Amino acid sequence: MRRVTLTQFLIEQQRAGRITADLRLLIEVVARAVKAISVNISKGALAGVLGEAGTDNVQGEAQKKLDVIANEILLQANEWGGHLAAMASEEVETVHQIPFDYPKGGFLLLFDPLDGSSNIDVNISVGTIFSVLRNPPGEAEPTEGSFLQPGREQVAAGYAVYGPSTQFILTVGKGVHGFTLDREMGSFIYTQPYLTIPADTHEFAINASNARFWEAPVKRYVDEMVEGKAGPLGKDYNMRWVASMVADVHRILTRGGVFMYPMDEKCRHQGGKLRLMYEANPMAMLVEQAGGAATTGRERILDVQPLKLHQRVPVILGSKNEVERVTGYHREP
Ligand code: P6P
Repeated sequence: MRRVTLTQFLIEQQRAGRITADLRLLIEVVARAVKAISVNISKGALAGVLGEAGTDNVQGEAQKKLDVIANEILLQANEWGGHLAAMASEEVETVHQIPFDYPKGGFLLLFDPLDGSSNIDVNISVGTIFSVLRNPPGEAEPTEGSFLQPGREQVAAGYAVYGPSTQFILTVGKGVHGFTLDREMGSFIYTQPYLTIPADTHEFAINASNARFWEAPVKRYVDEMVEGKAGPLGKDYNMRWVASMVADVHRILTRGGVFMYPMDEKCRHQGGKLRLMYEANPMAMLVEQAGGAATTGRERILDVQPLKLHQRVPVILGSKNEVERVTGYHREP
């Protein structure tokens, strides 16, 4: 079978009028940066890149050396291309402007450079998540406000998952497409056309150690799944929790399931655990493009109007019928 590379795929998307040349260039630059991150991660202890960086990020979380490395790779790769008006990163408090000596373009790029990095030192899959918005017209110097657009405005979203193989998963609004890194060629090869999430599942993902903090609708839903055949759902379920959103979402895009990091008493004061702009929104676009659903428990994630760049939200996403069930429980009196 002819091997189609990410570049060829993107050129065909451009020829079909689905993306512009600038968006194609943006995605190729992100994919190239992801390859560099993958090389660093795969060296592990051999390259002295494991462990703490000795610094905290804007979230007040201790940064891993690879958090900093991945962030730097993405910022430097995207500064000079001429396709971006500005960038925003989980690791950087404010908007990252394009250096004055480089041309600017019309897109805003947001990313979580290394999601799940607490898993790095124990060699469990981690990932990079990215989201692309249009820069509002006339905003030559984008501000935080330029980024505060609902997720439904995204023009592209995707992630890399650094697992047994490195995969690049992408949507430009016409389905979800998977690519696998051929390390010998250094190319991403098109391996999964039109990833689709089954409407039903028997697998759920949640950090069950938070059970005592959950709201009643989530408690009810998880209890029903744990009851299995004997309970109202009439079937047995299995549970997975990688503590790496990219790995859990990739499993769901590949074989179905429901992922929950719901509102709970522990994270209520900050609005949730996961970040809206560069975790929940890109994953919600991918999941909806694959036929699934993504809500906060109370509203569609892609309709949330952001108020702050590093805002957090509750996340329930995956197989449509399961997400609609637990979201429905939130609406019951
Ligand atoms: P907990 C990783 O830190 C992350 O942001 C997501 O990738 C992951 O799903 C979640 O947090 C894990 O959170 O509370 O189980 O450690």
